[in-house]
Amino acid sequence: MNTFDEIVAADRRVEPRDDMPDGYRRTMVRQIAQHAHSEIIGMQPEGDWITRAPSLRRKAILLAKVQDEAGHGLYLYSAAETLGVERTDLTERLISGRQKYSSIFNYPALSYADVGVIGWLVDGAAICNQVPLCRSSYGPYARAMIRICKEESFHQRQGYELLMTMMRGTRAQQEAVQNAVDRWWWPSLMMFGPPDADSPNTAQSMAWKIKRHTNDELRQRFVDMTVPQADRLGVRLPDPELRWNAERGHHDFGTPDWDELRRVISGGGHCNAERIERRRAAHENGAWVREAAEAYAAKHGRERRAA
Ligand code: BYC
Repeated sequence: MNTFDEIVAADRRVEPRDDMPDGYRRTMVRQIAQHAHSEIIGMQPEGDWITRAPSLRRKAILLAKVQDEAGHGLYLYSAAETLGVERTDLTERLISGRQKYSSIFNYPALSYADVGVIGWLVDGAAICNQVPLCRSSYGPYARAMIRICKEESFHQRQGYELLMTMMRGTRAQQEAVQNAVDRWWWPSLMMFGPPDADSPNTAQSMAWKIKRHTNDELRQRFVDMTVPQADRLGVRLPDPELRWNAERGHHDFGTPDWDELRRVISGGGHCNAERIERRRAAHENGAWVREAAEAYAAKHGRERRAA
């Protein structure tokens, strides 16, 4: 029998039945729930484009991607439930504004180019953030992340391929791509969270090996990964301070508008109210499905007991 500290020190996984500090449990519930909510709310900006996809092929790809996101939400709610919380309760906390979801999904997807840019930048940022989480100390979360990351790689590739196609297209298509990049670049950098100096949770989450890198380290990794992809694509990243720094071996880049991140996280983004309202409506409209599933489970439980 190992104590929590021994498990973490030995870089093994903490499992649901292991003793863990209350703060660790609370942090895991918070992060996993926020992550699950992000996947579910994240279906909305792209979901709006399913009926307006420009071809059957694009529609099939987008449908598959959005369905994957629903699946990610479900694995993550299941991982959270291993910590003693209920999915219904977490959904209530989301709808009532007591739990957060990623700031990025409070921006609107204005054209089909946005679908490509979400895949390239938003899923690209998600991969950078989530690959290290496959080694997160909480077993059920780390294991869920392995499959999620594989699917995110497909999401990123489909976005990049869509943008490549548009960049080989008409002038109007190229401009739509550039316009979408201009709108999504800074919000994508904000996905990694506040700067380390203003991140209240990073130090403890690093000590518990929930997080393996700080917010700023991952943001830098994302910028370094994305700049050559932008060059290849032929788009301009909207940051006049972005340049290679040979001494550091990294790109220097400008400062995101942290006031905007704070505003969006606390409900003041373009789409916060609309996203939550739709989630609430979907939850209420789905009540009959939950009731039917419960009635079915109760009936089969009775039959099994009788047998
Ligand atoms: N947006 O101390 P910090 C996807 C919160 S979905 C909103 O640095 P932490 C996809 C933070 O939670 C992928 N809130 O916190 C889906 C904390 O909240 P509390 C989503 C943010 O946890 C569909 C407070 O600010 N990915 O890929 O150490 C379509 C202070 O921050 C944000 C995940 O959820 C933000 N951007 O680090 C396409 C990844 N940033 O304590 C794609 C898992 C910070 O006030 N999560 N906050 O409640 C994480 O890795 C970490 O939780 C974070 C933040 C890096 C996000």
